[in-house]
Amino acid sequence: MKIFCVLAVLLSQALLARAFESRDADIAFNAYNAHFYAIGNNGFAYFKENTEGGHSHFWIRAEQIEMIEDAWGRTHSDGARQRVQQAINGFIHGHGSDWTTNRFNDDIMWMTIACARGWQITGNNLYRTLARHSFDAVYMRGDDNVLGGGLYWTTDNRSKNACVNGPGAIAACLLCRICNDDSYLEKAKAMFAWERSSLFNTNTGAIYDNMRVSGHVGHKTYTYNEGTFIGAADLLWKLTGDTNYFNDALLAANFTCHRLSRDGTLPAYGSGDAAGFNGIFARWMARFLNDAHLWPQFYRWMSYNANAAWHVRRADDLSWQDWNWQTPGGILDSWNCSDTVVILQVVPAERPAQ
Ligand code: 7K2
Repeated sequence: MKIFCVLAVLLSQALLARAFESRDADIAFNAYNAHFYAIGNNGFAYFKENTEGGHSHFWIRAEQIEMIEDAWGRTHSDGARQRVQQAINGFIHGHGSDWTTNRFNDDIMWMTIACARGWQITGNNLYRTLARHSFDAVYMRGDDNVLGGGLYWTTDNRSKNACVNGPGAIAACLLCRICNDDSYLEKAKAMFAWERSSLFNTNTGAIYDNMRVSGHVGHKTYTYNEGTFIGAADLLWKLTGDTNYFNDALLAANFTCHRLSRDGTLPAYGSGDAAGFNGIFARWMARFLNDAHLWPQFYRWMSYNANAAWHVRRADDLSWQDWNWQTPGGILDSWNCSDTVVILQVVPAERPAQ
């Protein structure tokens, strides 16, 4: 543990010479869009699946919209706001406005979050309506008292997973705010309480992946589950003032920093669905650090990861998610390149004073 920290500090000092600057966050976002963002004459945008073409699929597309929303969060630029609109409109163009044919409850929750944030950015009421309706539909079909509460991962109703309950609680907190409706706060509390009592290790801060209806727990830990738990706890803390939520978020943050990271670097997740997990973590972690004024405690580690992410970029300014190794040449998946863009948007280039 001590050795890890010493190594992380030495490495971070080695990288400090090329610490990222805020213009690098623009460069990364622009390069990503140049390679992957596609917009038709109709104004509907989508993301290519990889550098060759294709379309990214449902939940990854939702998370790529959140990446644009992160860029807006940093810049408040008209360009990012316009892209949020184009990308959500493109999603609706592709998937319609009733997503319940998708049996993955988590997929719909990710897009619910993207729409709720999209409303905050654009004021387009359609996005708020979609967020509300899709949340309601998933909550209706996915929540019951089996295992004491919580949402099922899919309509098969076989397990209740962190990847739907964390995002579900975040979505409900956002809906409580943007619809001014406290019934969503109660739902958020319930999903969070289930996740905390079923999947959270209150000694270490680990979030386990899922619990099957048999009660068997899948003990894998992933950064995105830590991230959405932190995000939900942060939002609940802000909405209720209950500092237990703050303590939970801090424990999960420390677990991710000290146990889940390898020599300080967030774990690499290869290709496929997991490739964007670290971007999701960085997004909600950064929001917590902003709200809790905890940047002084975590800035060295978070900026170390942002520097590492930017350091391994290629000549075309694309960077993959394995931040210990140079991004390879050849075909790259868009999802695999999103973590670097996100972490550069959400970690400030200058260490915040508090
Ligand atoms: O098993 C779930 C989850 O609990 C676990 O953390 C991850 C690990 O895998 C799935 S979540 C990924 C799914 C997202 N929704 C769409 C599906 O196609 C995809 O499997 O990676």
